[in-house]
Amino acid sequence: MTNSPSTAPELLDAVVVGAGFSGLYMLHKLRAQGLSVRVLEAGSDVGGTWYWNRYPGARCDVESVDYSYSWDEQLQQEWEWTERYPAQPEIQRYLAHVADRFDLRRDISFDTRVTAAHYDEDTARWTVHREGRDPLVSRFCIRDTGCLSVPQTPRLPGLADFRGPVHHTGTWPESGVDFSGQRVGVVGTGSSGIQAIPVLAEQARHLTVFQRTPNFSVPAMNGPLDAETLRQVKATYPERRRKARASPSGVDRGDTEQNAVDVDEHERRQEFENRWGKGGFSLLGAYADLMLDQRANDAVAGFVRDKIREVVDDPDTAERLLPRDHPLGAKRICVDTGYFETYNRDDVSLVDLLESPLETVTADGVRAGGTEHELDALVLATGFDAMTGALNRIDVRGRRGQQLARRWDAGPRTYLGLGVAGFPNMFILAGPGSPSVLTNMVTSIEQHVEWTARCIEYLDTNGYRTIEAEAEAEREWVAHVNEMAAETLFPRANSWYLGANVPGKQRVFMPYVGGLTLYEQKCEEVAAAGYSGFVVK
Ligand code: NA7
Repeated sequence: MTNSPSTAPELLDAVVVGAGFSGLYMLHKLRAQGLSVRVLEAGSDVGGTWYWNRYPGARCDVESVDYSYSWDEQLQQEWEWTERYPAQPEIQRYLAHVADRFDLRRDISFDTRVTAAHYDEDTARWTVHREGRDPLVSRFCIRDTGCLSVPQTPRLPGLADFRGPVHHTGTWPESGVDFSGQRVGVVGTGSSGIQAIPVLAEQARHLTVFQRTPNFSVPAMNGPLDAETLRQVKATYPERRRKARASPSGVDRGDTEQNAVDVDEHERRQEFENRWGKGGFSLLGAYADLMLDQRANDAVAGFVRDKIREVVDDPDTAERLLPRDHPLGAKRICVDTGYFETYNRDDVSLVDLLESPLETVTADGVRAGGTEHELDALVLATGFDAMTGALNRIDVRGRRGQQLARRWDAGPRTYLGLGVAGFPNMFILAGPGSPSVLTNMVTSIEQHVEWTARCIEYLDTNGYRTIEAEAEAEREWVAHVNEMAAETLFPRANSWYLGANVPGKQRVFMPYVGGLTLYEQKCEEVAAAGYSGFVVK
């Protein structure tokens, strides 16, 4: 294909927006089906979320041997992960390797931001507009833009007056930042802040953490992967991947079916202790009712609060770090390396913004609760306009020119998370209405890519031109997603799952809490029934 501006654009089979885990596999899969595909990527390389989130300490909270593609046996046998949890540079290297190995780059346009995508009903084609370049025309428009790819910068008063550099963790400079000898402030104690804080503390002369809401975090117990562990994983990869795909969370956490409320306190604490020692998300798999029954959640939350008290030397600081306002897991639990220990350092201070509200950023620092905190640099670990941010910031118009962002004024509405009524031949990958961020994203992405590729193959084989979610099926799915969420403790936190972190955003629980297993079953049933709930023409 060519990007020549002088001739009418060639008709592509698919335009894929985004070259992260999802876009790369989508390209590979569709190309293997003989389709012409172009991937448009705003970054200068592959990686998506992992391309932009290169802040100090950036690391995945799913283990590397699981947070990787399962669709090529040779790839998974040959690639050597070096640590239990992969750091950003290693994930970036992995995806670059995949892009080279499968010759994906020739169909990817980097440094290319998509501004709009408009559907023409007469021709059943999408016109995808790119910043500074001619539009592309395609049969299918596939949105692989990620759930955490639009950074959220709060309107902190006086921020523009600050004399030093301000960096958001989600758009970290590729060249890195040298904080040595500096007084650094961090706003935000979500996963990004909790990962960055211990590393920034090592680099800075003094680190001041501005915390609004304390968060639950469990130790990663990260470390190098030795040859024997890797050998064992590789020897059992097919079974490991099968279990992951058959697990509600897309990774085998060793979930049990027992309820915490049926177990006596001593036994329960022992189980929590064992899982704490293993590190990572294992703790969440301890009992089946942790996200369903407040009493069960209180037990595990109490256990974690005790752990924080044990680690943090100063009792007042420990009290300020204890999460109390939300159930454990209702905001994504953080997985850290030395986070709470960092507060035992003399060169780290904690400012509790609930006690001492942030009044203003000044030229020389931050004033909170009447106290000036002098800073040379500021780091914003303030999160993302999650799940819908990247989908809505492109001007997407479907049938009769209706705009996706307008249609989603009251929150995202999808059928299975994959399709939207009024937007034929548009697929959303791992977005709202699907398990996505509540699971190992790579597992969910693989399921979505494979389902979408098969769906397109079905259309082509049977001579169909378009597929579109039915309004009624979409309405039922949205109601089902909400009902499922309402049965859990998830809505009891002001989380980004609910859009609560973005002022003015509708409060709707966006991901599907039913788990990947149930979800995939439903997707398979729909496909087997000739794509029931979709209009196929
Ligand atoms: P999160 O989890 O949304 O965390 C953002 C943090 O920033 C959180 O502690 C917020 O406090 C804080 N924040 C946001 N705005 C402000 C203002 N105005 N003042 C003070 N503090 C503020 O984003 P992350 O990047 O850490 O993690 C996102 C996901 O990436 C994570 O869940 C993993 O899946 C990977 P709040 O809690 O709102 O009081």
